[in-house]
Amino acid sequence: MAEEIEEAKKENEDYSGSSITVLEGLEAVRVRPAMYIGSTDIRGLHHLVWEVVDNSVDEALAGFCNHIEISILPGNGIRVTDNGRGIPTDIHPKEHVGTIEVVMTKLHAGGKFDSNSYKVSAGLHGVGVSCVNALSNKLIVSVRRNGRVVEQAFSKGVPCGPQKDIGPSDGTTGTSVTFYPDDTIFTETVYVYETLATRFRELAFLMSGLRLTLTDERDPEKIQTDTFCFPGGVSEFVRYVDEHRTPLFQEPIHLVLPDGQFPLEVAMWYNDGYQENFFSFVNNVNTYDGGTHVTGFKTALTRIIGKFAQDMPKGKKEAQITSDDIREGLTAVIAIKVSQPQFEGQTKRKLGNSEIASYVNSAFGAKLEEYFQENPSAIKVILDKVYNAAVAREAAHRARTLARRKNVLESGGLPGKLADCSSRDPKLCEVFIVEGDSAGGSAKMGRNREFQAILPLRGKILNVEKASLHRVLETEEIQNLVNAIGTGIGTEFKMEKLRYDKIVIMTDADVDGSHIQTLLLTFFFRYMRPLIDEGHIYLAMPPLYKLKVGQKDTYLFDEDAKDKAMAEIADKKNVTITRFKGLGEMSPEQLNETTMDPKRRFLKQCHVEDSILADQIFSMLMGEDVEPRRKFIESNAYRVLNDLDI
Ligand code: 0RA
Repeated sequence: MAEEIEEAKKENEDYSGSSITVLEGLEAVRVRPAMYIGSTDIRGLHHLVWEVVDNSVDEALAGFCNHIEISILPGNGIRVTDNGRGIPTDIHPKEHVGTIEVVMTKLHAGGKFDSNSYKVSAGLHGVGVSCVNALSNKLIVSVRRNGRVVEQAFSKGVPCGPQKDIGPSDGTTGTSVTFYPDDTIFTETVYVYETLATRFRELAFLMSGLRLTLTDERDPEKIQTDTFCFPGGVSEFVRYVDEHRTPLFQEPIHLVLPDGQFPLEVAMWYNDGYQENFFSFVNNVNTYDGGTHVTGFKTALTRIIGKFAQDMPKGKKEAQITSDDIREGLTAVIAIKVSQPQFEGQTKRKLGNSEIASYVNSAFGAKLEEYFQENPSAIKVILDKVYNAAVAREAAHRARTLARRKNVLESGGLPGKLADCSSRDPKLCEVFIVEGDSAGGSAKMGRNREFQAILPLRGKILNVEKASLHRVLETEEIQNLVNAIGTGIGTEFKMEKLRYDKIVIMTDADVDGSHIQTLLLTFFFRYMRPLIDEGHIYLAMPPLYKLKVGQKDTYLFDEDAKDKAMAEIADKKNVTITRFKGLGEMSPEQLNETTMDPKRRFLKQCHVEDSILADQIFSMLMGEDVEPRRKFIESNAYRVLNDLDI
């Protein structure tokens, strides 16, 4: 490490401004990048952008900036330009170098130094833009301020020289940061447009009035650009999430409490479906796993709706309502600002501050009660829905207990159709969920029975997007699935009871197969989400073609591979090509060789990159609205079902 510092100092010989302690600090970032930005994979690569944009967002929060432009440049560089005040260009009184250099080289010297400014972007990001500098081959800051343009360049965090006055500005103010991630540090260096677009859309919802423009300039022939700006804020967020659902009332309930101890904003909307859908944020960072702010929200919701329910005429209360009934068909966004957030859990995606639960419960609760008093028609529609849910739940419960009494032995055991494996160590075991009995037969013969189990499904499973939980659980196919997997579902889900490490969906490579895949993924997404989050769900990849050249068989997995292989064969006489119409057409040996044997198969692991988009896609693909679904399947089906990581 000392050697590298010496090297950096030499590179920097003609410039004496930087101090050794700064170099040591940034060198630490280069030695252990993951400690600062989480990882050096594709996530870490994007994290650099979040860091830089956070600084401009702070400037917007302080009220000085309303437009941020982000460009992906040729060579996978990023430029972030804002119209804020611009980083001060004077010499920093304590550090004796320009302020630009202090901001860019001092660890944790984030954006502003005035401690009274509300630094809310320091959520999961907030390690400071100096880390981005340390991890970039090249970084250039350009500031427009006081009628001048001032620039300074850095390499791997080391200033290439002092800041320079470039000339007069066009009269505007702002900061522009351009950086090129160090490809010796990151395992991936190609930015993904959709990942950036998703985050900036989300930010635009959370910061109403802020305009974010994303432009992909990598291919000059195909410039892609989107501008996100939502004056309606989180209210437009729930509209976006529920775009393909049917709302129970016209306008989302939008409650803003900007002045309390913890600034808070909630938007909520009920639809005629059965899912509950929460999106929660702390300091503009998505808390995917909820936390105390979500707990406070739920407590208040149950309390206030319960209060209005009590006041209903007795005759209308046909059932006992529960908090689950109250949240059926609810989509809500809750965004709070917390000056000292504590994040919990492995991925730090859950808010832990205990004082927030009681704060949200009382502040949001009071505001919601006031809203319902002023909008009696809204609470009336909601209570109708809640009582319907309660009545349906009680009826289903009665039906289930009756059925259980009839057949005590069967409930909970392993399904008869499951061909289980012999190993009892879940870590080694896999289960293949196979479409149809005939493919199930081939799979049973082709498997390694030591660690591979087969569960054939008869035709299509119930579309869980259109049915309540009670109906879902009553279908035999779903019961078989749940019993085979072992974990239970929903709030009863227990990962430690998982019976197989890998759950592999194996369907035909055709439209029906894709549909079954989507139905199963929807079920896992809604009721066994941790299985997806922790990487237990896979898609099998059966080949589409078998190419026989002389005595040699080659299996090809898509049209491109087939065309390529055919183009490469000079002598086409000795070639036969077979298209597999379905899994059932393959012999057990072929199925083993191409799709099941861990040494030779391809599996796709399913992830949820963007849960908002995934939710939208599922509600659209599986919901009532037919027209957008048809269009979507036509234009995107392959990409969504197979590539979009769900
Ligand atoms: C330090 C002080 C001030 C603004 C900034 C930094 C600042 C940093 C960044 C980074 C990206 N965009 C930015 N915009 C501003 C306050 C300046 C003043 O008081 O005029």
